[in-house]
Amino acid sequence: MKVKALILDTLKRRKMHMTLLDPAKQPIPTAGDISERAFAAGTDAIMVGGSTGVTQENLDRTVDEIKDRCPLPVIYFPSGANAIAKRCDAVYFMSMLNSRNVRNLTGEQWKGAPIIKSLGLEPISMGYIVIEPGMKVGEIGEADVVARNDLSRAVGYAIAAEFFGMALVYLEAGSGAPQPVPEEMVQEVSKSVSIPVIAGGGITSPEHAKVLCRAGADIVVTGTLVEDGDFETPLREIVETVHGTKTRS
Ligand code: 1GP
Repeated sequence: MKVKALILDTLKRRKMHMTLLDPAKQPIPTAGDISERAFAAGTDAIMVGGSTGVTQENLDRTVDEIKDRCPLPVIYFPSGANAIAKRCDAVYFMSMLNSRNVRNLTGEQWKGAPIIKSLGLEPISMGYIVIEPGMKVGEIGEADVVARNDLSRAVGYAIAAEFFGMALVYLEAGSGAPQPVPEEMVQEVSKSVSIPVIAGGGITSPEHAKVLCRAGADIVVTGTLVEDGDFETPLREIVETVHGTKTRS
């Protein structure tokens, strides 16, 4: 089964958790070790990507290591067309909808699309919206960040993503954000679109996951959490919370 079909099929039954690994942040064997332990903790997929320091070499080696050690789908979460993960199962074909720079809207995409096509990788289209504070990805992506209280702008971008035919919409507070995207924003966005809503950035506790899932997030992403050597217990608790929350009807 293709990865998008697997995601949509799983979401009919339960919500999902994905673990983000940044190839620039740990030695290659450690990435494999983290993916193995994240799988054991119940995560549904491994996303690979980062805002800075991702090279074709560290990306390929990281994905190879994860694929060798973990049976989960590996989805490339790109920051540009400079590196494309050849051995991943799918790639988020994404546009940062609130970037001020056309490079992040369609520029990297026109460069990356033919490469993805020639490699035969599965693209999963996604509208990416950076919410305040946005952290590194907001800075690098030259995002005109959506203020935490600007629900109508977040909703507008999300509906635009749906109208563009994108399969998913991602509300991103930025990796390491002091707090996740606001509950009210997730609630308004999920009420306004029928495509799955991903929430990421600053999610570090089961309580965060519970609030966001109850507000309507379909997929919860955590990254920084697994950079701490001892992440199994909090990760398992987050995953159980996500899997245990009722799906959107
Ligand atoms: C970043 O949303 C992800 O793209 C994960 O964020 O590192 O804060 O978990 P954290």
